This record gives sequence, C-alpha cells and structure tokens, in this order.
Amino acid sequence: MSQPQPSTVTDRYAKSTQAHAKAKTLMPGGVNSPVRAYSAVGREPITIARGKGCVVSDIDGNDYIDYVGSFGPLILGHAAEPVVAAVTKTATHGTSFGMPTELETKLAEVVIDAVPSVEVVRFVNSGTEAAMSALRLARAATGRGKVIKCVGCYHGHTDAMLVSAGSGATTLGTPSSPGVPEGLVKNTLLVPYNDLAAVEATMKANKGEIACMAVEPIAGNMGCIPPEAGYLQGLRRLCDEHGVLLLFDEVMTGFRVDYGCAQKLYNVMPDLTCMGKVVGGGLPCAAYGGRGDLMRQVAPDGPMYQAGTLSGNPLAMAAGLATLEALKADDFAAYAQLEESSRRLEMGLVEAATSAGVPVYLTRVGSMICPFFVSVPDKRVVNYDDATACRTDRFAAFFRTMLDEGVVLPPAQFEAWFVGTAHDDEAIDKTTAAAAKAFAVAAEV
Ligand code: KE4
Repeated sequence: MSQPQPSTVTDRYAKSTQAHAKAKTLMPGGVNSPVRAYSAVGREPITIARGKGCVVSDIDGNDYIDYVGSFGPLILGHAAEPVVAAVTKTATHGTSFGMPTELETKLAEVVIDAVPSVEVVRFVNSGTEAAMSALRLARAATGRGKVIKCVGCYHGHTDAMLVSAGSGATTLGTPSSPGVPEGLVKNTLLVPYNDLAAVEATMKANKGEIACMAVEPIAGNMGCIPPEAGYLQGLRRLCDEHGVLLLFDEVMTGFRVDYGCAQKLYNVMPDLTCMGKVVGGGLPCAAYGGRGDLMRQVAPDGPMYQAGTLSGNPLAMAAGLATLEALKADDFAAYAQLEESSRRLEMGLVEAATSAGVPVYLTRVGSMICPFFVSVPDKRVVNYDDATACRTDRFAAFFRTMLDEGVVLPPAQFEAWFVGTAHDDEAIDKTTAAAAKAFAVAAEV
C-alpha cells in the first residue's frame, strides 16, 4: 500500500510528533539538551533520521537545509566523507583504551600549531568540561577565587558559570539555574558584554581577588554579538594591569571564524583558551590550553587535578584531525568559501527582511550569523539586554515558517546560525527565498 499523502502540515510531522511523545515519557523534555525541545518556538521538535552535506532529513521524510550544524561542530556538513572514513577506519582498531594513543599527540600538535596562544593542550569531552577545567586552573594558578563573566555568555553548565548564562539557559528562562548554591556563585562577578568600564570597575573593586576574566571573544550564546572595536584589546590590557588571567571561551568560535580561532582574527592573545565543537568534527571532544607555565600545573605535571575516562578518545581525535585537515587544505580555502557563502546569505536575509518591512539587526562574523528581531528599527544589539529585548515572538513565527519551507534553524533567538562548506549557492538562495515568506509572516506578529 502506498504511503498516504499528508493532508495537512501537521500530518507532515506525524512521526516526529509521535516519536517526541514517546521520548518525553523517558527523558526530560524528550531531549538530551534543553534547547532541542523547541520550547521557544511553539511547536514540537522534528526528529532527525539522517544528514548529508547541508541537508538533514526527519523521520517523516522531510528534508531541511540545516543551519544548526549540531550548534557548530559540523563545519564540513553532515557525514562529510573524510570524517566518516577516518572514524570508520579508527573504529576497526578499537574505540577506547584508557591508554595513550598517537592520535591524541597528532591532534595536540595540530591544535598547538593552529592556535597562536596555545603552547600546551588537554583534551576533554565537552565544552562544559573545558570551561570548568580552565576555570579551576586559573584559580589554582593565581590562588584567587573570583571570576568575571559577561551576562549572556555561556560557558557550559558548570555551577560557577551557570549564572546569567546565555543559550538554552536564557531561552528557557533559567539563566541562573536552581540547584547552584549561593556559596558557589558569590565568586562569579557579572558584567555586561562589550562594556570595558564595567570590567575595570569590577577589577578595581576586587583587587587581588580575581583569578580570570572569562569571555566568548564573539558572543554566540545570545545570538551572535561581535566584540565592539577595541573591546578584546581592552580586556587584555585590563587583565595585564590587574594580574588577571584572560580566558577566551572559543568552544564555538574555535576553528569556526578562523583556523587560528577568534584570537587570530582579532589578534588578541588570551592566557587560556577553551575549544570544542569543530575541534571534534561532530564527536564528543573539547579542549583547554594556553601558556605552558599555566598548563604544566595540570596533573600529572602539576597539582591541579582534572581527568576523564574518554578524554582524547581515538574516534573523536580521528574526527577532529580529519576536520582540521580539510579546513587547512588548499591554503585554508574553506574559510574563503565560507566567507563568500555566508556573505551571500547575509545579503539575502537583509534584503528579504527589508522587503517584508520587519526590523532586523543582522550580525555576522565569518560563518556565524544571526538576525535579531529588534523591537524598533535601526536598534543595534551589543549585549544581553539588547538581545533579550528582541521580539522573540516574531522569531518564533519566522522559525516555524522556515521549517515548513524546508529550512531548519537553531530554535531560539539566543543562538547563532552556522554556515558550513556544504552550503552551496543553491542552498543559500533557497534559504533566502524561504526567508522572504517567513519574514512576511513575522511582520504580521
Ligand atoms: P558543551 O558542554 O555543550 O559541549 O559546550 C558548552 C559551551 C561552552 N562554551 C560555549 C561558548 C558554548 O557555545 C557552549 C555550548 N553551546 C551551545 C549552543 N549555544 C550548545 C547547544 C546545547 O546546549 O545543546
């Protein structure tokens, strides 16, 4: 019997809806990371069957041009041939040993060669683990307990950083989560992003007590908010003046905006760097690294303890190596391509929003892009307050129409979109054609 043709849009998602209903009986929200539950966009999530290139397909057989890209790792697109080949080959030799492999050494060499401030690196399994470990190291190395973070930046869900956190924490309305004891977060000092005066005042008010300033060099967890001119350079200067370590959380920006990360793009060198996402090519892999005198304080070289059963896992190392090798090939040609395709998308989205008469402030750094549905025309978005003042209702309407038109986006205003090397002109142009319809719908909200 032939498959019944869906009679309504909801039929189109029937299997996803059914799958999510079952998942919800077994896992919180039916997901393993809150943002995937689609709570900010007023509809059930789609359940993915497979991906190839820039397209993912749900279990109902609907195809989507994908700008989630696993929230950043899939810079080469889904099931990229070099990554699949490397992981498949590596798996035939075993998947994990709890003993050193040369794959870890090879990826460490590539990372240290690529990232200008990193002299020594340690692999872990998630960005959260990288940020947690780097923070512990900064505290161990300085003997100081306080950390400055920006409101709206997200450094994973480690307790000390789950304060005014962006990404899903903001999307779900819990930027400071319950369950984090006051005693733990009293040492986390908050400043607005892009506000050097606030950082200087905080450092002056806590002289000798601050271990590090943690920052996303490009804020990717309240949408995509670039650093204002001089901001990162100012942070470096203030950290030097006050003996505070500068920690760049490059989990999202690392190898995304430049092969040398944001620190190369802006030519500002942190003392410690967190990496993730792209560095693992879609497998669970992250890292922290930086100055040798600091990293040599990590066990077993030094007393700061950090460990992990699957850290440096051969499959993740193989995926990371294949990904970075592809990004480096032909004199980093991938980044020129990403700049061209992302620029094409940016121009198409701006034109579509303008035609629909929807106030949108669009930001882009390389292949990270975000249209902010600002509440008034010509409003710039430079920090968390600006981002959270956006019309999230309009974003939700825009998201739903894009999905129906075959384009899947990160399901929240407070996320960045990711363009990958698999997004060709046809995919970009289909996206902007869909956006013309979606902006028109959003304009009615
Ligand atoms: P993970 O623990 O999710 O691997 O990384 C945490 C993290 C740390 N630092 C930065 C700058 C990050 O962007 C992230 C994670 N990013 C989100 C996307 N906004 C992950 C998506 C999710 O939570 O499901």
